[in-house]
Amino acid sequence: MLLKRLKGWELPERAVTSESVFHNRRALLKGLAAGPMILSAAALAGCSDEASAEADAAKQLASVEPDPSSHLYPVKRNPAFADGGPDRPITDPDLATSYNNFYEFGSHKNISRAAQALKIRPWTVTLDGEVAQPKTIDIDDLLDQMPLEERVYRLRCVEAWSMVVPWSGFPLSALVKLAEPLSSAKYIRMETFMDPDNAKGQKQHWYPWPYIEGLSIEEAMNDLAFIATGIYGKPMPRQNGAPLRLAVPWKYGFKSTKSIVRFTFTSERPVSFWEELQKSEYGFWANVNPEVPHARWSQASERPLGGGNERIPTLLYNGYAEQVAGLYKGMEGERLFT
Ligand SMILES: Nc1nc2c(c(=O)[nH]1)N[C@H]1C(S)=C(S)[C@@H](COP(=O)(O)O)O[C@H]1N2
Ligand SMILES: [Mo]
Repeated sequence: MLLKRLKGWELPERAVTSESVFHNRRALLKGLAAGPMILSAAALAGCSDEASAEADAAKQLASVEPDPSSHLYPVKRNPAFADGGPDRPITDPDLATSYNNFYEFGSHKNISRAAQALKIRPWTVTLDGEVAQPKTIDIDDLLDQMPLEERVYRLRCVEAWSMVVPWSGFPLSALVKLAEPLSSAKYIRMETFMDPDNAKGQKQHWYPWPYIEGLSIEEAMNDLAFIATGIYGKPMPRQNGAPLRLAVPWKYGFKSTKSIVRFTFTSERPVSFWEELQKSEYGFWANVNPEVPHARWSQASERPLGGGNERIPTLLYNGYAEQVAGLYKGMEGERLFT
């Protein structure tokens, strides 16, 4: 029997023209151009054959709601964070939005299609734990209250690839002030959404869902700690962690947790997702340091996305030592770098 296979170029135009799916469309076309490898990755992600993978992708695109925060972007770039540094050009947006880590949608890089199933409205953010008064805020009210700006940051994944992207968002310190933590609060525990029906990776029960990350309050108040709500002058694409994710560029990428629903202020250090899964390889602090290897590979160099096989040296605190090294004075005995 000859099955009709829905190819990317046959997608109905209404499925792909809205502003909010721009990145996804580019990623999809790029993915198809790359050929059968991508299709089999989609099949691995849970579809029984290539045709159904394609049809699923088309359906997902057709049902993607436009992002209601589009009118807020682009925002003004903060001149203090104007670029990625010498010889660190901004990463091609097609790459940054199609080569992702987001285990909620699959434990491989090609999750951008599957992530379109993420429901970004209604979305609320809860601030609770050791605070004056717990609060739950609607994301659009939060975006209206926060001082939005753009910052170009480097991101260094623990797997040794890296990128340079313009994030839009607001300093995490602004959210901490809004939360009014008590003096007993020493850490912030950040929790990602839980929705296994739409995020199929969350059905993989061997992972300790939901994804948890944490920072000390001092780290959260550091000027570099940023909540990103957009990228490349547009609202955050789902695959990059819509509607809000963390950006802490001096730490390995896994600390920059996506699609956050809850910030809990606590006196106890939270255990993060990767730490829970594999403590010997992933610690709590996870600051970038080229001289401290991962349990299974060197961290001395990295591969910038879009640079082919070129490798460049990795820098202490990913090049942000001047801003953050002071946070760790007196903590030399701790496991700061893995
Ligand atoms: N909730 C959640 N956040 C996450 C991840 C994840 O799997 N789930 N992956 C992390 C890792 S390992 C990296 S490198 C970055 C990747 O962000 P990007 O896809 O926007 O490049 O997101 C981090 N945040
Ligand atoms: Mo990562």
